[in-house]
Amino acid sequence: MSRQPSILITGAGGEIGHGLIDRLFHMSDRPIITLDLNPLEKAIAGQVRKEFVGSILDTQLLERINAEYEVDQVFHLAALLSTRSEFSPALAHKVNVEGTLNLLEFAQKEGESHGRDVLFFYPSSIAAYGLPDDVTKKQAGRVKEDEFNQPTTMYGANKLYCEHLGRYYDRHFRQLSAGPKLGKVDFRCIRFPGLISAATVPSGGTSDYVPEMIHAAAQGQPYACFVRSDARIPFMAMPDAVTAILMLTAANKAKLTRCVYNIGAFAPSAGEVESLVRKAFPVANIVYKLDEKRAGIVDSWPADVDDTAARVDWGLNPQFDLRTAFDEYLVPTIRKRYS
Ligand code: AKB
Repeated sequence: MSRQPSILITGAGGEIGHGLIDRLFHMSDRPIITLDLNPLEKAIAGQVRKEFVGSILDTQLLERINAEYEVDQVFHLAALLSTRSEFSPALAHKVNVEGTLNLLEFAQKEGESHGRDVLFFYPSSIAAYGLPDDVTKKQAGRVKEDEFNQPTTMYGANKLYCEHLGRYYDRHFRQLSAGPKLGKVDFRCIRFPGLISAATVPSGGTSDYVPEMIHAAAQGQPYACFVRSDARIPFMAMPDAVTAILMLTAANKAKLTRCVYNIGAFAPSAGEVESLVRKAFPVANIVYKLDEKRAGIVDSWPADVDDTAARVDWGLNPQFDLRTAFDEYLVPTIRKRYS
């Protein structure tokens, strides 16, 4: 137990969680509590005060965490990603929406208990967008947050709805009650592009073709890319994604003009990534084996996003562009990982 202000990270064992735990461990004075379906890898388990292995759907477990800890920062990363969600849409709704509602209720109750607002970070996605066809996608170019909000996947629909849920808890919670504002949730959200980590390989996503291609080449394994070579969506190197989370959650609330922000760094085609992979790993065995349906999901996502609001409101400034992401982060780090 601890009455010390603490951080709760759900889905802590996932791709974003790996990078976030390490950064928070070294920069925050708050102990980290984690909740994940699976035990954490040893490399990060030593950086957390308490590791709960369980589900975000287990409300009794959340009540136990509520009773034992004084959480005032929640990073709710647990989710079923887009491809996996298409095979189990009802389960995806349960985990992605009911699970998120559970965590928003947890944060509200924590805030009522210790009296302070609870910072709640929520990772949304470019999957919240739905571009109807290639011509519209090309004409739309860098999409703003309030454009084309018609997702074609269960995951995208879940993410878009949970953005609205978070805004409700932040701005309108129990608005008909008498007396002062009752809401205790300080909801902040980033719509992530595809993320590329040197430390982990994603699973269950549809933007996975880029990290999968790189990690396969580094291991000398063949890779069959399931999208066309001209498929294009925005991506970001994982260190920049974690930095963006830390910048948004540290920002002065008064400076934030919205709850949900686009962020972007580079928007390569699959073919442009392939060229950089072949340059780094000349013996790479990469072929294209189109999966029309998965490629259709990628085609519905924007070619790029307009992240002006993030740059103006809280200083988003990614360090890696496509070339430096490969030369300075991905290739040297991944080579070391598999050497
Ligand atoms: C996915 O592919 O589902 C995720 C995402 C883009 O949100 N990586």
